[in-house]
Amino acid sequence: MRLLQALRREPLDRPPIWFMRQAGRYLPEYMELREQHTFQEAVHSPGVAAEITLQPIRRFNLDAAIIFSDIMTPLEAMGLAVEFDPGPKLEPMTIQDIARLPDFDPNRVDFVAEAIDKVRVELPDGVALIGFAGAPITLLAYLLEGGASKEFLALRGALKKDPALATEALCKVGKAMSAYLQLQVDAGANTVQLFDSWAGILSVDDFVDFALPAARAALEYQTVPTIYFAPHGPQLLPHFDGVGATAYGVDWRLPLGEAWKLIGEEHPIQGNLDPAVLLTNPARIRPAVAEVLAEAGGRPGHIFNLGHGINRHSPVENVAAMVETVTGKDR
Ligand code: 1CP
Repeated sequence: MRLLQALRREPLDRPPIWFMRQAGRYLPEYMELREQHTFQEAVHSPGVAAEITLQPIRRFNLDAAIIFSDIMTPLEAMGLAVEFDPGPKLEPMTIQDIARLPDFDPNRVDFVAEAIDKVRVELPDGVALIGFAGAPITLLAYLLEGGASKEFLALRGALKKDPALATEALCKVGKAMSAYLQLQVDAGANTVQLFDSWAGILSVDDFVDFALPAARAALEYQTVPTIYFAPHGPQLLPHFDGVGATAYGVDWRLPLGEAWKLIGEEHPIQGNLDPAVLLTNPARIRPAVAEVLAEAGGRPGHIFNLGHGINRHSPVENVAAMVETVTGKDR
C-alpha cells in the first residue's frame, strides 16, 4: 500500500494522497444519504458509515479511506451523550467530572469495528484504511466547553488552575483513546491518525507539559504506523518529535519544506495544501498542488493532504483536479 510505503519512507514515483474530511458534505452523494439519516444515525449504522467511507474512494483515485465517524464518538464508550448541530454539543463538564469518567468500554462502540469490517471487504487492493481518534487535549477542550469555541479559555484556565488534576483528566482520556485506536487496528485499520485540532492554541510550555505527553500515551502502544496532526500552531513543530508518532501532519501556514525541517526530515510528513485553494478553479489548483509537491521535492516520506479538512463548498471537479495533479490518472 502506497500510504504505508510512504510511512516507511520508501522511495515512490509519486506521493500517496488522501484528504481530511474526504467523506463529507462537499459530496452530493453524502448529502443524499444525510437526507435519510442524521449524522449520528449514519455514524451508528455500520452499513451507512461504511458506504460514506467508500464514497470518495469510488469517485477519486485516492490511496486511503478514513473511517466515517467523529472524534467525539468514542466518548460514548465513557458514558457520555454527544449531539451534533453540525459541530458537537454536550453538557459542559468540570475537570473533576472528566477525571472521574468511567473507563472506556469497547462494547459501547462496537459499531465502529463493524463499519471497519464492512469497509475492508470492499476496499480496492492498495487502498489503506485509516482509523482515528481525537487527541486528549483537544477532547478535553470540547468537554470543558460543551462544544466548539474560539479561544478555549476553559481549557487554558483548567491547565493553569490545577495542573495535577488536568493531568489526571488527560490520562483518563489518553488511556481511553489508546484503547479506541487499538479497537480500530484490531478491526483492520492499517494506520491511525490522532487529530489534535486545538493544540495550536496552547503556549509551547503548555503543549510540552500537557498535550504532548497525553498524545504520546494515546499512541505509544499502537502496533501500526501512527500520524499526529496538529494545525494552527507552527510554534509547536520543533516539539512534535516528542509525541513519538511515525509521521506528522501540518497545516498550510508554513511551506511544506520549512515545516519538514522544523519537525525533522527523518520523519514522514503529511500535508499541506490550503483547503481554500479548492474554492478556486482547476487552473489555479494545478500550480498550487505542484508547489506543495515541489516543496517535498520527491523526497521519500511525503503524504499529500490538505492542511486541514476540506471546506463543504469545494466543487467536486476542483477536488478531482487536485487528485489528478498528484496521481496522473492511474492508481
Ligand atoms: O452535518 C454533518 O454532516 C456533520 C459534519 C461532520 C462530519 C462530516 C462532523 C461534525 N464530523 C464529520 C466527520 C468527521 N469528523 C470525520 C470523518 C472522516 C473524514 O475525514 O472523512 C473526521 C476525521 C472528523 C474529525 C473531527 N471532528 C475533528 C478533527 C479534524 C479537524 O477538523 O480538526 C474535529 C475537530 C471534529 C469535531 C466536529 N465534528 C463535526 C464538526 C462540524 C466538527 C467541528 C466543530 C468545531 O468547529 O469545533
